[in-house]
Amino acid sequence: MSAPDRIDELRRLIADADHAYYQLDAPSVPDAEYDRWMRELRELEATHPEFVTTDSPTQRVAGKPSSAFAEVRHAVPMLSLNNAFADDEVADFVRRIVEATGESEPAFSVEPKIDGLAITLRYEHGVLVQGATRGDGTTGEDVIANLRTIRAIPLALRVPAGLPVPEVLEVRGEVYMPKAAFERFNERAHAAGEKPLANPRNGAAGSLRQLDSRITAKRPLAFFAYGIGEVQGFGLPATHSVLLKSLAGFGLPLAPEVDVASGLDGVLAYYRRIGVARETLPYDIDGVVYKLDRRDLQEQMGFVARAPRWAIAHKFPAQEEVTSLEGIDVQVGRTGAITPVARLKAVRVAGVVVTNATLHNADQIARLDVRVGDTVVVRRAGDVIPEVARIVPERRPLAADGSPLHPAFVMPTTCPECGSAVERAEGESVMRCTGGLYCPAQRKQALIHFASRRAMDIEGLGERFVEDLVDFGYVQTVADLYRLTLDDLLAMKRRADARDGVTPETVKQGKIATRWAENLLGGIDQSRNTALERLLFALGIRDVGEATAKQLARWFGGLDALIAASVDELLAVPDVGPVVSARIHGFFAEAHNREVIAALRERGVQWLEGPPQRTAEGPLAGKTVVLTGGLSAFSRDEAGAHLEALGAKVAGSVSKKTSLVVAGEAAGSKLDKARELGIEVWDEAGLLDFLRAQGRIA
Ligand code: 9MJ
Repeated sequence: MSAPDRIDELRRLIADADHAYYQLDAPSVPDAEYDRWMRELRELEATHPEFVTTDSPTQRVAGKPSSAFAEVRHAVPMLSLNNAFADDEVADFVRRIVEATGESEPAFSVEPKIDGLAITLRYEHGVLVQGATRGDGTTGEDVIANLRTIRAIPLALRVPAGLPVPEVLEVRGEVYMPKAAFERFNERAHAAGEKPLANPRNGAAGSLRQLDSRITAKRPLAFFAYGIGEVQGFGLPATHSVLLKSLAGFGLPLAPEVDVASGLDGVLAYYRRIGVARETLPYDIDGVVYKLDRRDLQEQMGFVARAPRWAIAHKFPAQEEVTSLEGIDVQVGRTGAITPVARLKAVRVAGVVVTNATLHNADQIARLDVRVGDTVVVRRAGDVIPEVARIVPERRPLAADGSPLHPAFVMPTTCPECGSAVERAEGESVMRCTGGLYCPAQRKQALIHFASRRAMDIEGLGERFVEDLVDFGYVQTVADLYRLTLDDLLAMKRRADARDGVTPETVKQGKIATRWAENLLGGIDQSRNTALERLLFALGIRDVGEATAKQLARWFGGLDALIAASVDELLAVPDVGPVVSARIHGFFAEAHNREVIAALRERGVQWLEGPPQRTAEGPLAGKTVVLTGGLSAFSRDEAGAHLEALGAKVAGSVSKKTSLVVAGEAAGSKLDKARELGIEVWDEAGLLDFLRAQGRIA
């Protein structure tokens, strides 16, 4: 093959691979193969520089940094959108359209509102020749060198066979940084001691503003198209939704959530659907956009100022809010982990009042450079614990000499609950109290965990009773729960009442109020009969969650076999790696823990044991499945039981070993991770189809 032919072929192969990867979300070749094509193309172009063209993939990263961006006047102004925050503002918008057009149920193109940076791409005769930011809508900055580095942006249109190449096609859309890429970028920045990005949007904006496109090339940016500017030599479709499909036909990426809805009910249903999915999307969105679908009607509606009257952005409540940090406390958890917690001036974030937010650990405090008195950005996403995302450095209170008014926070060197030394294990960012069960905070958390619904399920044993039981010395270990008497509980209550200065109910009512104590003893008694897996989970062995406890119970059948197991024998259990096997072995090696188990047995706690089950059969044998998010047809436990019955191992967290992830509504980081690792993902409908096909459900 001649050099120019091979050059053409390589360019086509690379463009096809980029298209499969970025537009179809279905990688078609291994990275190594792709890299070999790029290398060969670079070599051929180096020996035949006369064949180098601007749309060659080797030209995505140009050589030299520029000193400034040139101005670009947009041939067609880049619009902004009016915002709606409440349903009735959307209702007004739809009503105006109904009245102006006479359409009773107008159709809308409905789109996620990507939180990135608006740009325009100009293709002349199918080749990308210019790219600019929105700027003020009339004039933007020429950032073509940076845009070329984004592999989701085709350097040349893929014109479908039989269609003429448009003379001019300006495509408008959003450059964004995927959430996973943002996380990875920040992890690396942190490891390298560099400044992290505040959020994916700033990541996208900052990256496009680099004067050296070699830096931009290292930033993982992506692109979605959502509109057009100047067009020549291309017959535009009658509706915006079909127009978007033609853009996709030219190889431009569209957000997969783009859809068509009709009337007010239709767009509001879309808003709710995307609101639920928001957390699981691999990119940040800050709302949805409704655009009147028929372009002739758009023209009829026209514009006010710079915004069209035929489109509106319906915003989601902000996930970030600004407030002030009033103090930093430290909390001691069940495993002794010492967590700094920010006490905040109350602020509403995404519909919930937040007064505490986690600061995670000492590293995070250092990274954020956060001090008492700072103005902070609090972030609350979905059902995750609110966290302090960053500070607003300009608003730090200063002393007269310009130095910070408040000192930097230092983590305590002794446990605030028990005074034991605080340790930081090699390679871990978490600090832990070394007091173990001597530490009342750890003891309390261990009891709360032991009694919790998914562990021993002791009804009536709430956090407050646990506090008092430990503080007054009635309970040291979990086994002590099983020798509590009615007299103990009543005596404890009297002491607690005296401490709190409340009139004892016994005096108030002239009789002994024993109902609560009887209920608690009943709850404790009921928990005496349990399952081995529940007991194992309840013991609170570090890193032994429900899924691992279940595996251990199945594998060993009985507790004595598990206690006798060596580290190597433990390693054979599915889902158990070196760290967990060492933890389990270490737990049972400790005399104190074996004594607690003996005391539990002695005090009548029994658990079901059975023969060890070490093989799985069925269509899912050998597969590890993770369930995440909410299911509507049944609970996650039920779904897990069905999958296990078909031979699957159900695990709690996603790793390289995971074969399949079932993602329900509002699935979060596990789904992100599955996508990152390229693991097969089913939605609930997919699961139901499978279970139906297996005859497990009707
Ligand atoms: C975003 N940001 O995703 C528009 N946008 O349309 C979508 N922005 C837009 N449309 C006209 N999906 C102006 C801006």
